[in-house]
Amino acid sequence: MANQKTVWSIGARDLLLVVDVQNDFCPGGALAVPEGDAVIAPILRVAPLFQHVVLTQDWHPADHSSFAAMHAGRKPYEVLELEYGPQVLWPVHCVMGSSGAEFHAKLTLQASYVQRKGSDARVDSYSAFFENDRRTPTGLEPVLCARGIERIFLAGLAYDFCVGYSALDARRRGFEAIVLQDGCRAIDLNGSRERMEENFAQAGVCVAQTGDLTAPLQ
Ligand code: VGL
Ligand code: ZN
Repeated sequence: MANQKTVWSIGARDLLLVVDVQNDFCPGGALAVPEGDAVIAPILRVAPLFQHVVLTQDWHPADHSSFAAMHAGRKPYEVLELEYGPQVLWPVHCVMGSSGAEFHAKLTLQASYVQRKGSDARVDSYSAFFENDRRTPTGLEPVLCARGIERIFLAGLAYDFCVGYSALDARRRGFEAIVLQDGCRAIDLNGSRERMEENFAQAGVCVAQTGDLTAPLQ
């Protein structure tokens, strides 16, 4: 039907997964995503609809292998072949315990769980579910299964990296996955946004806006 808009009614089996809304990904941070802090208002608007809210926190040791500074002669945003495949090299960011790794002060959310990731110096972890070797679990999945989660709504940073890979892995593990586009901002590195959207289409990841979510209809 023309102009019919999909509305998502949020219930007990739905999770809001808020990805990496940390100082280093916001303006002024070490790996600032353009308008990164603009995701906070839409996230705070929809969060009260959810009984389950999980935050992820990028949490790297100072000598993490994804940092360009760890590789002689390499610069940030170059791609390097590591043991588990190609890895983008990043500026030093989200070092565990640093202020850059803290959640943005305006992200005043009550989370039921915080999933840290990227703490093994040898392997990066974009996804909330698996490290970049695509095999090593972070530990998030059993937490969600214990709570009976079936659908995962995602928001945060960055759309084309940690949000995107988390949504793809959510599908791979049998969850429904819906990315809330106005609650995300992208890094946009060499077509990464378009490539991620092609991956979403192939994997059956839905995209929606925070305004499409409602409380359960009575
Ligand atoms: C991220 C690059 C490196 C992200 C994390 O949160 O999207 N991107 N580490
Ligand atoms: Zn990182």
